[in-house]
Amino acid sequence: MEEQAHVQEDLATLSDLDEKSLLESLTRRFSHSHIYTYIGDILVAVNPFKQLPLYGKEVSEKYKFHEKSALPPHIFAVADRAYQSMLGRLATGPKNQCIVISGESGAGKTESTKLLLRQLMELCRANSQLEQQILQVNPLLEAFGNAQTVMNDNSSRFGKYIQLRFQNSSVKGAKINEYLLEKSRVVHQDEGERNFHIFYCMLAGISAKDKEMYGLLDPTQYRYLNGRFGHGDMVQHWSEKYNEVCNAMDMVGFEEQERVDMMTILAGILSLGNITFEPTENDALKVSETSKGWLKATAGQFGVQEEDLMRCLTCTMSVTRGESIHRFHNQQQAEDARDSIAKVVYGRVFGWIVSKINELLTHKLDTNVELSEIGILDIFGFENFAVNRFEQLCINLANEQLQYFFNHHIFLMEQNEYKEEGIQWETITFKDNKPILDLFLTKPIGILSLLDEQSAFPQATDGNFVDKLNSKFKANPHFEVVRSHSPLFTVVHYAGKVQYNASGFLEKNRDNIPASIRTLFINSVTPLLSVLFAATISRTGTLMPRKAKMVSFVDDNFNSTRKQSVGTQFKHSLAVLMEKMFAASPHFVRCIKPNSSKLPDQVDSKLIMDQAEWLTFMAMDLRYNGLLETIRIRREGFSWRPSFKEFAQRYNILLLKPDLPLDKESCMSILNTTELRGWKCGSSRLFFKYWHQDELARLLERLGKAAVVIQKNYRAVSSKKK
Ligand code: AD9
Ligand code: MG
Repeated sequence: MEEQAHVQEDLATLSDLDEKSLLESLTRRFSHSHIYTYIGDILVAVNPFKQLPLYGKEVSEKYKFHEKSALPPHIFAVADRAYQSMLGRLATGPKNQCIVISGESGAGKTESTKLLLRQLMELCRANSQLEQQILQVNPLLEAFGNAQTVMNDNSSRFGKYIQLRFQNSSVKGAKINEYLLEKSRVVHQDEGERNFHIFYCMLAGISAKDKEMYGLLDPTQYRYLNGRFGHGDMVQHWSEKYNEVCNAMDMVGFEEQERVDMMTILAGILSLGNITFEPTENDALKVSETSKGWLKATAGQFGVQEEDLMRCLTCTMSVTRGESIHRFHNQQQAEDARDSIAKVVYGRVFGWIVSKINELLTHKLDTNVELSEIGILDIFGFENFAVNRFEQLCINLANEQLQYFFNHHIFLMEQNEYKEEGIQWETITFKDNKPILDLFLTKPIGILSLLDEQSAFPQATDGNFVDKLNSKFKANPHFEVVRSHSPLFTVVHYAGKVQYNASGFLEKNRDNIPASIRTLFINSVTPLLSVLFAATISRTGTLMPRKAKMVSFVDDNFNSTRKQSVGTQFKHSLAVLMEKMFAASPHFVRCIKPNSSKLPDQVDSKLIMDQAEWLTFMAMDLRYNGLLETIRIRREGFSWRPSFKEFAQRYNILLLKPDLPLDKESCMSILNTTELRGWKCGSSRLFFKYWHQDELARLLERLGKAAVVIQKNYRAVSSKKK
């Protein structure tokens, strides 16, 4: 049994290839704690939901500079391949590498990211302060960007692309791009979910003295935490996390004052959430008597005047023909104003943390030196909830892009090249999702540009937007009109149909911060808060700081008072990401969640007892990602395609003739000395299957070892002669 599980470590080698055999193999391997399996050069990782002895020092050592086929599949092997490819020790291809990690919520993407980072740091033997700083980035981001959800106790509520920058073999810096932090969580969490970790950590970990300084009260008092906190072990755990976060901030290089400011701002957000409203005698609105204390506390924590804050909450000011007009909010508008302040402040704190990390981890980079890069993408999976909002639309668009990248890499690029090179090839059909991407992104009439168009009209409603969609796209096969009084529409995604509720789309897309709120915070006496709201956009569209001190906080991650809509910004950041990825050599890690109860060792019994759930999960996974099609093309495809020149240059050493002409004939001579079978020769390049690279690497290694022996002997002989 054990042996069998081993045999199938690469599913591309399964003779009987169908959904059933695939499921069987993965589950059998899983039941033997073989959580990693290859499909050609793609790594499938099934979440064990328990600590396995897979990541110790010895394992890490074993996987350094190894031959892929010599060791069982492992996440460390992916790190090794990316690192070696970057150094040009494996196939030639773009030097920059990107590792794309995909999977459902709770499938193990973030854990895989951390393991990859760790192993990459081991590989480059950085052992420097920078390495320690890089390793601290994740805990820091997790504290502010992760939260407990029904799917995952440590769910990332933002997407990230971590870029490690290397000069030759050593790491010189790191940069993070973050995508779409789920800000709404600050003010509302569904049943069974929590706010961002940092609030609980802060409340549990802060000393009594500091609590007083920050004006923090009993955690159960806070509405933004749903009046729920925790007990015993949980509080202990948060308290430890708080210390970790403080240490991480120290290590990465945050200043003490910055941390104090940040905690004060977070305390202010909590107090703000407790402000409620009531009508005045003359039908206007005021802060309710019972929450006056909270208003005072918030103003103190935000470092602003109480009256100014109250005005921002209870009325909107507009200037018409030089005259300023105050319009009083109704109850709902006041509550919305309160919540949107909380969201924008939290969002800016998060953006600032990321910018600050980037500043601290890139400031030593020498801009005159050529750097290569390994990027790791850990981004939310496809989402289809009971109600899908603007956030889901963006997340699903990102997933369409990734699927497109995957398809493009796996299917299109390969097949096009075979055609160009005149290689015999049976075309494999796959679901091309380009038309769905076009539905979203085409100018001038994609979903996003229609949304921008409507967002530009102050009077337009979400209903108008859906009417526009319906009239433009009713004939599009990937769009479905929904007959309803609510603003609903359906998109047929690669992963299935998703019905979106457009309520709030225009508002979220505009994401305007009223001028009064910006002014309120710019005038804050808390330096950090004033900095967060002082950034502005220059005429060239780049973010410009108003204060010289802020230069460091501002980069393309920083969401400022924008002129661009959220949709357009997101579209832009996706385009930048795609450009980077298309110019890199990709590595794919596919995470799979074996059960939805987040439990270890439950899989087997659940699998047998409750086949349906497991099968559905897996089948969904298979269908979503065309795993079967992927395997076929990985098995039959030629994943490495060097030009004659590239190949001859690299392997002429096998003929021990370094001055061989770099042409087709030389390549043939080299290959004829090997026992490699199954490769093909095109008109300008060679085509190899993924395992050929390993074979060639082995031959080179053998030659290298022989050379060492010869050298040793030579030295021994010559020293004797002396
Ligand atoms: V989400 O989209 O951010 O909600 P992820 O990132 O895919 O999700 P995550 O990495 O957070 O999932 O994994 C969820 C939990 O599974 C972790 O908190 C661990 O408890 C558990 N996990 C995941 N991978 C491993 C592993 N290799 N070994 C042990 C694991 N436990
Ligand atoms: Mg995650």
